[in-house]
Amino acid sequence: MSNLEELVTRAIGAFAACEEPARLEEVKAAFLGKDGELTALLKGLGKLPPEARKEAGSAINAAKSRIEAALHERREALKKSQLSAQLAAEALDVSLPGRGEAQGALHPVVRTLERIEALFASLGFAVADGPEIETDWHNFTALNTPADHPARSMHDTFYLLDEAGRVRADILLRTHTSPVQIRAMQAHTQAFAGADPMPELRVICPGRVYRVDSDATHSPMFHQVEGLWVGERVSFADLKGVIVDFLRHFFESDDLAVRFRPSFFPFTEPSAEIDVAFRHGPLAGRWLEIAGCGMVHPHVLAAGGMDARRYTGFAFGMGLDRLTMLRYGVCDLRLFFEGDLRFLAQFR
Ligand code: 2U9
Repeated sequence: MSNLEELVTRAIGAFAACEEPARLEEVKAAFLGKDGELTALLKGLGKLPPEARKEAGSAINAAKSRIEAALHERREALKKSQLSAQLAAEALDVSLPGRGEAQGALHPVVRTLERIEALFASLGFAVADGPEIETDWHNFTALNTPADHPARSMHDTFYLLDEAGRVRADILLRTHTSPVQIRAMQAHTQAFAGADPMPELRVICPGRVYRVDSDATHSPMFHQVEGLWVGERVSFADLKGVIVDFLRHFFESDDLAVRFRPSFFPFTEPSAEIDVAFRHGPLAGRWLEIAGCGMVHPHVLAAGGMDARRYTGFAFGMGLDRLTMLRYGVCDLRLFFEGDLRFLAQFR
């Protein structure tokens, strides 16, 4: 075998022995690199007599082409086997069943809220909201609640602490959404300062409220919706009309009995509790207390910037969670706040 033939055979064998691409490149350098064997032969051409140079040159170049072809072939083979090794290592079982898309749904309390908002929207009520951390003035003082009222005590209301850990008497977690109506009245009277008469104000205020209380029917955080309608000559008759109409639509029942039972709230005068009695179903025939209401106290109208000699209004408040419990027959309020999907998935 000629020297060249032997060199080509050796190169092909050396390439075939390489199992790693990096190693193959090293071996390549030994033949085709700057100091490689084949390169040395090419460099030696200059020393040959001119008549031998041409033949030797073309033989060396032919050998070079064969070595380069072998190198290319080995590179491709290594690439291929590397890819199949990777595919085998990362094998996917395409026959496995998929995980599926879990379907979300609105929380039952949100469904109740959206229903209530839609019913009051049809009567011209806008929706207003406000901060959950409130001032003592907006939560109590503006609502005609005296300094010694039990609701103001730390047993009933969550107060905030200052940086030194002392209780601040002036900021708290709102105990009802009534401060939102105070803010709505203030914004309304400011916006229509020159108007005569001022346009009517009709708002409902849904949201989270906080009280120091916790058992099967009380949660330290719960949801309320309050409503307010202020204008000239707004009367208790309007209040009754709106409430009865709302309740019959909400409970989808025309023969629902509604009763207004005299009561007391600092922010309304006169005040009433609202009871309903269903004629059918598991709760039929029992009076259930579901909301409170009354004519807005003149002090409260004044705190909202309204002329209490000219304008009158009614307000009402109800517990959203309690209404949701009644509508869906849920017996423990805490179920709404535990996030247990076995419970929540039933409302999809
Ligand atoms: C303003 C003026 C008056 C809101 C009212 C009630 C009666 C009431 C309770 C129902 C169940 C709270 O969630 S509950 O425990 N609410 O009985 N709320 S009148 O009166 C207002 C509010 C704002 C400016």
